[in-house]
Parts: sequence; structure tokens; C-alpha cells
Amino acid sequence: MVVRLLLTACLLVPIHGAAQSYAPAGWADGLRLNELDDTNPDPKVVEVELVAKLADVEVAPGKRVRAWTYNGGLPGPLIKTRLGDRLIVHFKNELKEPTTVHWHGVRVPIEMDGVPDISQPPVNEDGSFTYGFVVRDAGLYWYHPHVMAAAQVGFGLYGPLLVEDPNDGVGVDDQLTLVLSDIGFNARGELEPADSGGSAGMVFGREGDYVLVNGRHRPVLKARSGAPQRWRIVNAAKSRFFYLDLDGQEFTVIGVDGGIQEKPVTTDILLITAGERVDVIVTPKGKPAAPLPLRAMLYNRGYGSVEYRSVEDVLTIEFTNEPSINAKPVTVSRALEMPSTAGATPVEMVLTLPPMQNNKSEFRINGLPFWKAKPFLSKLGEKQIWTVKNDSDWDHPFHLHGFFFHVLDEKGEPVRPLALKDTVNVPMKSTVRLLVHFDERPGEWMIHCRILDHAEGGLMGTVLVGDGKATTHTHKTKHD
Ligand SMILES: [Cu+2]
Repeated sequence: MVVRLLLTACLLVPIHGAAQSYAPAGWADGLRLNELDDTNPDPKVVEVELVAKLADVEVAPGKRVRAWTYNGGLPGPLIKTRLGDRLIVHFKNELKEPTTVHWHGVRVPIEMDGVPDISQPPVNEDGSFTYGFVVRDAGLYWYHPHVMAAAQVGFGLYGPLLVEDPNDGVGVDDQLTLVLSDIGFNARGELEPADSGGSAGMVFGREGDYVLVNGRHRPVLKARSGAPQRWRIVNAAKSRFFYLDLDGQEFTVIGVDGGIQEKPVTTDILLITAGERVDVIVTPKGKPAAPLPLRAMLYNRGYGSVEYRSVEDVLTIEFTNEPSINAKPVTVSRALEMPSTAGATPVEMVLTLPPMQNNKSEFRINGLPFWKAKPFLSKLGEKQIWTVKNDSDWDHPFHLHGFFFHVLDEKGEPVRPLALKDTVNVPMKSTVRLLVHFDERPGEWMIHCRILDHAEGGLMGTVLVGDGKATTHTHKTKHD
């Protein structure tokens, strides 16, 4: 009897404690993402089909572009899994060009990392490849090609992968996944060429004219004033940074690339460089007569990235006339282990952009572009401290495949609150230090600037995790 009473009581308690939905009906219809059907009956396996193909997509009323897409939509469909699930993706390429799928931020086995010639052969026209791996870290990740990535991502090939942890303790029911990007096309709906502006275009990092949220230009989101919303945001643009302002209203950052961080931090302006993710709580406040814009402010990531631009509206929040909510602040935390730097091997990486030669610019790591460089080396189980020194006049969001790292402060201590990162901005003329532990999964893992034009302009490398012995091979090809 007691047992039965307890069970009944449990059923009455909402799963997230006091959490409750306040969102008005249809609040996020303007931001809806396509979701993939899981064809596998096993609750611990998510099995989906993904097809790269051309499709006409409408990004704003009357504004259509013939984009490169996954499953015909922009962005690609949301793949939703739970922590610990096995994800199986049957991928087919219906494009004329070879491609692959890379799972940005996910700790995959090397054979699933999607880098042509290094971890898998490229998938040619009408070819297919099955990706399969267990998702071991909750958070928002994303998938995109690693063949001619600046072109293919810029043309529309990217999509979100959400790994949910039902026990993350966040307790905010109204949740959105926001894929920020941009795309450039002309009045005939033809894509801006990937080589526009030549070498200067590469150095600037090409940005599309249309800023998109979940594939829509300036969508509308409906909200009840004062009600908390959880936004998991990925910057999937090939070059653009998003520096977001909600008319000065606060963002509470609860997580970054690799999921929930040690403690929340609040900010009134939110920088998300290319490839990064943030998990934020926003509590928009306002009146029905005064919609609240989410704006992309100007951020100088190098000469020319600010001077000719203006502030952009990213989306607009419209308020209902229901009474305002007085919500309690979110206090989620995560007990991340304090990493030790003891015994870590120092590795230096200097990023440069030498003066043009033969009308061509080339980014370099330690004096060499990708196609002339040899891999960096790590023994399996080794810890390394990477000192990444940016000697160029451009910011570089530095991305490592397959592993998370901790950013270190000037004293060499892990930055607090502790957070798992796979992409970190190295601002122009500055140095960032990271601690990375190559504790498992031997293989050759990419490092590169996440401004994909920079990556293809030379700013890439690899780290060979294995026996720590030098190899003579260079990367040779210009693939990324
Ligand atoms: Cu860069």
C-alpha cells in the first residue's frame, strides 16, 4: 500500500521539478527544424538516413536559393539523441562532387571523423557511407562536410546534432536549437561562388549576405515576457562570427561546446565564433507593442570585417499580452574534474600570414601551410599544453577534432568556470594556451582554423596520436 502511494505520488511530480512550459502556442513555428525519423526500434539506437543533394530553399518570402542541402532542407535536419545512444547514419551523396560528413565536437573513433584520405575515402557521386558511433557527451554538436569545406558549408551543408541528457538538471522546458549561419546568392537564386574575391576573399573569410537562423532570414519568435527559454546555439557559418545583443538583456551561459560547464556566467553580449556552441538561458522581457530584436553587433575579427558592415537583426521576439512571469534564476552546475597540467608536454604553434607572393596569400602554422607540413605528434595517453600564438592580423577560431580541451589562463591554470571546448577563438596578435589529453583513440586528428576560408588557405594541420614517432609524410593535398 505504501509502495503504491509512493508510486502515485511520483507520477504526479513533473520530471524537471518545478519546470513548466510558458511558451505561447506556436511560439517557435518560424524556427522549426526538420527532425529525422529514427528507424530503429531499439530505444538506445538512433538510426537515420541523410542524403546530400541540391534543392531549392526559401530563406525569406520570395527569396529562394538553389542550395546544397542535407535531405532537401536548410539547415540539415536536427538529429536528436540521448546521452549514451548509438547513432547510425546511412549517408548517401547525390551531389556531383565528392563529400564526407564530419561530426564537429563528437568524440568519435577516427574512422568516423569524416576527413577524406586521413580517416576515410571521400564519398563520390552516388556513393554512400555508414557512420556509426556512441554519443558520449551531452551537448549540441553539428555535422558538415570536410571536402572543400569552405565551399560546401557555405553552400548549405550543415546540420545540428543534439545529444540530450534528461538528467542535466537545467529545468527549463521551453527549449530551442538555433543554427546560426549565412548564405550568399544573387537575384537569380544562384549561389555566390566559393572563390569570390580571390586570395583577398580567402584572407577576409567570405560571409554570405543573408544571416539565417534555422535557415530563415530574420524569423519571429513568440514569447511570454519574463519566461525563461533555453537556447542551444551553434554558429555553423563558414566565416562569420555572431556577437549577439538582446537589447542589453542578460544571457546566462550554462554550457559551451562539450555540454554544461562548471557554473553559469552571465553576460549582456554573447560572442559565438565560427564552429562554437553555447547553451544559454534567456528570459526576454517586453511588451506586445515593442518587439525585442536579437541583433548581431559589430565585432572586429580583422581588418575589413567591421568597417563595411552594419548591425544586423538576427531574429525578433514578439510578446503576448499574458502577464509577465517572475522566474527564478537557473543555477545548474556540473562537477567537472579539475585537470592537472603536471607532466604535460609543451607544444608551440605560431599562426602567420606572410606577405602575398605571386598574388597569393597563404596562412601558415610554424612556417608551413597544411600541404607542406608534417603532423604534430603525441603518444597515446600523453597530455600536451599547446601554446597557440596568433601573429596575424586576423582572429582564428582554433578547432581540434575528436578531443575536448581546457583553456588555460596566463598563469597556466585552467580557466574557471571549467568548460569543455573543442573550438576557441585566438584573437589577432595574441596567444591562447590549451591543455589537451590524448587519452584514447589513436589516429591522425585535424586541427584547423574554423574560418573555413582560412583553413583552405593553409591554416590546418594534424596531430598524430600513437606511438609518438615522427613520420615523414606531409599532408600533400589541399583537402580539409
Ligand atoms: Cu582563421
